Amino acid sequence: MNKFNKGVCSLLFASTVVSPLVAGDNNGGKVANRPNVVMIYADDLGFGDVGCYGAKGVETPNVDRLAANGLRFTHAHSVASTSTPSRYALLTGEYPWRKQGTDVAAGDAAMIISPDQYTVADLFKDAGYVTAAFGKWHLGLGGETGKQDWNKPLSPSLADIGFDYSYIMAATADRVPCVFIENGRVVDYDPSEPIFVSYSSNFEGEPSGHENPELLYNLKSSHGHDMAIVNGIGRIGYMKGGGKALWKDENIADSITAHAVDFIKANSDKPFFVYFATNDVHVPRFPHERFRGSTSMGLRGDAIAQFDWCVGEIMRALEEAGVAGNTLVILTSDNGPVLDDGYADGSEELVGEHRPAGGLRGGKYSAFEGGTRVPFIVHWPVRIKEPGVNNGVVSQIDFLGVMAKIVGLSETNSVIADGYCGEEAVWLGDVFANRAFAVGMASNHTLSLIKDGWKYIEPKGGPAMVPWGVRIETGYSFEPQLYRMVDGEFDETRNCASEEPDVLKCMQETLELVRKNSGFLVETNYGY
Ligand code: NG6
Ligand code: CA
Repeated sequence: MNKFNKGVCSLLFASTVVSPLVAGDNNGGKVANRPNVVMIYADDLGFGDVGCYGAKGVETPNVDRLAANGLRFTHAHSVASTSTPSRYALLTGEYPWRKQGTDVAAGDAAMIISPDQYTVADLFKDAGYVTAAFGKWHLGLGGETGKQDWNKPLSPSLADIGFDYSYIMAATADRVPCVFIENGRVVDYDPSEPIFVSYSSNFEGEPSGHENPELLYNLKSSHGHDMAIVNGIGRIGYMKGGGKALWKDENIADSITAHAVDFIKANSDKPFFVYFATNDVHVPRFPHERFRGSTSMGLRGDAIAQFDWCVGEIMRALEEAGVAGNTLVILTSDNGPVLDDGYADGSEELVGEHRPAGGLRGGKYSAFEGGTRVPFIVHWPVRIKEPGVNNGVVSQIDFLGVMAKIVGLSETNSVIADGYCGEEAVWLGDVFANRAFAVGMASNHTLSLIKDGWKYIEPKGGPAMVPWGVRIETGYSFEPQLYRMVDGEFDETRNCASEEPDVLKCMQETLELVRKNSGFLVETNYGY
């Protein structure tokens, strides 16, 4: 039994609802004119962080051009307000709160998506595509947490979940190991400097940001980030060795972009899927010097400019390869914005008039809109005939489902735990409609539900502000919260829960339904 059929059985078996859909033959995705697909996944890029969403103090001509010639969504949501759970959901179509161990991962986490899970990369391979991942991974590598031997090929790795090629950072730029990994092996491996990683204690003789702050010559930490020092920047976790394999933060964007461009050039004669996950604009923000001072917002603004440059280079590669017209490019972010996220990079002092979350309440980590409402641009010249703005509620949970429809494997719906292929029509601008509901998860697992012009945040409790030095409201409360989400009446400050008991009850029941059943089945079988 292959992976495809395994997924079907386990879902039907686990569900109390009989799916009306039957998995069809894997026909190799023989669909005329199926597009190449490039997912540009920014990190911590807020709803207001690019020009076409109202940014001030930084220009993003390349992103804006995509929006001008494609669809710009104003109510698009990531599945969580932090990285690992959002990425997990994007690649698997399963809500991260269904699976333990999907919270923000350490750099030595074991691979979080198991090889027998069906991923969007598997889907593209089933459809005959060549697939690749670049940049930030943050979904674990290897079989056992903390037990990886970074000096040998890592297994399992991305090849085991559908990626033919990968050039990635294991986790984030602020977590060790600070090396690129190509197809499961450390790039430019330096045998004279073997690599050791620990998330519990330092290695003898190695300095740390905590004990040797004078060695933080490139960026000072503001909270945390006081363990290993690499490239004059403090990190989370300890590491030793690496030698010439260690990355230079200022070259990360260039490096991942060059590899993605090479991949596009080499594969332009076949359908390809590129997952291009930038380090920008996550901390540590240390863009290349050619972007330094290009904005009025210091390093965070300059990192946005660098991100925009990457977008331009990817688009240029598509154009030069002659495939831009039939390439579906989706540009979005894993979660909302944050200013000071642990380094003294001037982001708060220099933000000026710019509103990273575009005026939404909250940001990264939070249950409020700023946590999960993100830029979302869909660009596909030969297919999207009427570029414009789309106000429909969409969710990244549907990525796998929508891609299944686009590559002609929509019978694969049966393996999609929570996403919905029917959203394809909305994502491509054929209809303007809201997803029946969108579920978001804050960093303490508080769930929120958007439906029919309302937003519900479940009562769970927790601190009102992110407790470790980040100046962001969490949206956590012991009381149920209900806010109006209708445009013009949008107000996440006035809790209507006690005034609208029927709406509240409906929101709570829907959330419980989704919690207990596959979101896909709720969407299709319950008539939402
Ligand atoms: C936090 C880090 C923060 C960032 C975040 C994950 C500290 C003090 N803060 O724990 O800097 O790395 O995790 O961000 O360590 S995410 O976008 O990858 O989810
Ligand atoms: Ca992130």
